[in-house]
Amino acid sequence: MKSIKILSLLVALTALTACETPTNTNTNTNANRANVNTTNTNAAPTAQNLTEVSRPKKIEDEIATRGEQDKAAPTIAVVEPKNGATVASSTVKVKLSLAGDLKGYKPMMDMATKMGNHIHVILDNQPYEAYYNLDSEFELRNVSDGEHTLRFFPSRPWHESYKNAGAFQMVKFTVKNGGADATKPATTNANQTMSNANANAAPEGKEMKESKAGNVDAAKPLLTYSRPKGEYKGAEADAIMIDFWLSNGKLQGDGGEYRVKYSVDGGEAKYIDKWSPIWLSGWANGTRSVKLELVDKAGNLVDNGGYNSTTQEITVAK
Ligand SMILES: [Cu+2]
Repeated sequence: MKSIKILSLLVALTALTACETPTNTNTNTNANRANVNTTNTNAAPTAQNLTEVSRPKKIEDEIATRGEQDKAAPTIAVVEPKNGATVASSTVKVKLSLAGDLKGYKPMMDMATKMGNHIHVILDNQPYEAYYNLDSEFELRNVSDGEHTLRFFPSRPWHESYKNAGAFQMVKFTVKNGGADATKPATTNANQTMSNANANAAPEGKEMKESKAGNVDAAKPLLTYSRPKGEYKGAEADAIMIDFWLSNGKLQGDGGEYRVKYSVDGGEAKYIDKWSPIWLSGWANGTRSVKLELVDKAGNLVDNGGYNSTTQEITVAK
C-alpha cells in the first residue's frame, strides 16, 4: 500500500514536472518573443529602405574648400598612457602628438560652427569621443579597475577618418586600485561619457555594458567602428556615413581577404569591400542600431577579442 502511494506520488510528480517544463518554456518563449517584437516595433516602425548614395555635395564642397588638407597623412603618437602602463588611479591622462604630412591639418574646434578637425578617442569598444585641441589636456575619469584599451585616429570635421599608415594607434593599459565608482560611467574631463558602468548610468545611444578591454591582439586584423554615432537631425540624416578603421588586413576589393559586413536594425546583411566610407539614405526616424563586423571571404566573423563585431545605436530625427 505504502509503496503504491509513493509510486503514484512519483507518477504525479513526474506528470507535474513534465507539464511544468513545457509550460514554463512556452511562457518564457512568449515573453521573449513579446519583448523582441516590442523592441522591433519601437526600433523599426516603418519599412526602412536604405540605399547607398554618393558623398553628399555639402561634403564635396567642404573638401574643395579645405584644399590640400584633405590629402594630408597625419600620424599619431601616444605619449600617455604608455602601452602596457599600469595606472594607480581612475583618472587617466591622455597625451598625443601629431606628426606626418599635415598639409595644414590641425585638430581645432571652430567656435562658430562647433565643427573642426578632431581625433576620435575610443575607450575599450565604446562609441568614440572627440578630442579637438591637442594642446589642452584630455583626461579619462572614473575608469574602472582592470585592463582597458584606447584607440585613436585623426578625423575630418564631418567625422571621416584619415586612413594613412600611422594614423591609427592603440594602447593597452591597466587601472589598479583606482577606486572608480562602478555605478557611474567613465567620462572625459569635459564630461563626455566614454563608457557605461551599468545600465542605470547609460545615457541614450551608449552601450549598456561594463567597459572592459576585450582580449584584443594588436597584431591581428582589427575593425574599429567609428561612425555613425549619436544623433542625426534634419538634413544631417539625409545621408548617414558609415566609417571605420581597418588594421592588419585588407578588404577583398583592395586586394585582401576580408569584407566588412553591416546591417541596420538586425536587417539584411550588406558588405563593404573597399576601405572607404559609404553614405546611406532612406533612414526612418527613431533609434537605429548599426552593426559592423569583419568577416572572411566565407562570411565568418574574424574574431579579435570581441572588437570585430560592434553594434552601436544612433538616433535619427529628420
Ligand atoms: Cu568625429
